[in-house]
Amino acid sequence: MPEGLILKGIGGFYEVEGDTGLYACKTRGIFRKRGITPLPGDNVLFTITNETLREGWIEQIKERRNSFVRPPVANVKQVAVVMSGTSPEPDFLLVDKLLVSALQSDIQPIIIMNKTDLLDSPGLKCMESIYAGTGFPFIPMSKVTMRGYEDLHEILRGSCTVFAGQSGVGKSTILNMIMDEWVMETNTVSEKIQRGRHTTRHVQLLPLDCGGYVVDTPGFSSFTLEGLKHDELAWYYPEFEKVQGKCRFNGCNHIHEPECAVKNAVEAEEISSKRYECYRKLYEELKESYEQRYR
Ligand SMILES: Nc1nc2c(ncn2[C@@H]2O[C@H](COP(=O)(O)OP(=O)(O)OP(=O)(O)O)[C@@H](O)[C@H]2O)c(=O)[nH]1
Ligand SMILES: [Mg+2]
Ligand SMILES: [Zn+2]
Repeated sequence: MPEGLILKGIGGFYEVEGDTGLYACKTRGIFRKRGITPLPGDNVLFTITNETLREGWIEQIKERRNSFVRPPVANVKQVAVVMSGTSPEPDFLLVDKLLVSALQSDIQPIIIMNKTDLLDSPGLKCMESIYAGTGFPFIPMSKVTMRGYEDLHEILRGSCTVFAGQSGVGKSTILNMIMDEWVMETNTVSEKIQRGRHTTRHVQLLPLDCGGYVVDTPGFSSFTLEGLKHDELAWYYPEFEKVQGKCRFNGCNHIHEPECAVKNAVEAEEISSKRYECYRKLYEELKESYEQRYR
């Protein structure tokens, strides 16, 4: 049976990319009965019912490595968290939520600092220093100077990468620049109309000339972390690992506890105070929702 990859689903059909091209496939009723919804990014086995019309049936969905909720995509390998130093002002908390949620699903985060043409070099250094301790790739980019595009191309090769981030940071712009033939709406819709609506209608895997796929996500302003308890949050701050086991209390949450190695490291500027500030805010948010859970 041929194997394929679901690129997108529209109106009951799934576009499946097999070795010999694209097929429009339906799904067997059995999936619905079992409550399984195929997702873009799913690896499937399918049968071809009509080679001329390029139609078929999805017979089986292979095991998922992970699945993403917003946007709904399976088997994501990387998340490119796009931010801009200015215009819009960075939403550091949202960035941290995206980073934490990627790590929760075992997805490699990449940070794209876009619109560097609007940022002076101390400004960029400052941004870079915030995330230096995470070890995540950090790519300064600009559509004006074309900075960073080669680095990005390299990092996207062979992976499925979801682009996420605040509205207006330039996700669709970047994707349009790197796509070989693809033209997304950003270039055709006037800025005014664009602002009030999503520029990405269907969730779809866009194939890259270098191998690999990218998925655009409409920007969002609010985002809630799911399935995480406040006292687990510290696991998802890689820079805290350096001082692991050095707090006075076992199970220190690095909030109010005395002789906290994380707080000391923040004071000594070994851990970014911006990141720590976001950690505290997120911790409080998660704690609150934990305490509210039975109300
Ligand atoms: N100066 C500058 N402007 C940019 C750059 N990249 C994108 N922009 C502009 O930023 C605006 C928003 O870009 P989009 O690509 O639509 O942003 P988006 O992240 O896709 O936004 P949503 O789809 O709403 O989430 C557009 O006016 C772009 O022209 C850049 O590198 N420098
Ligand atoms: Mg967009
Ligand atoms: Zn501590």
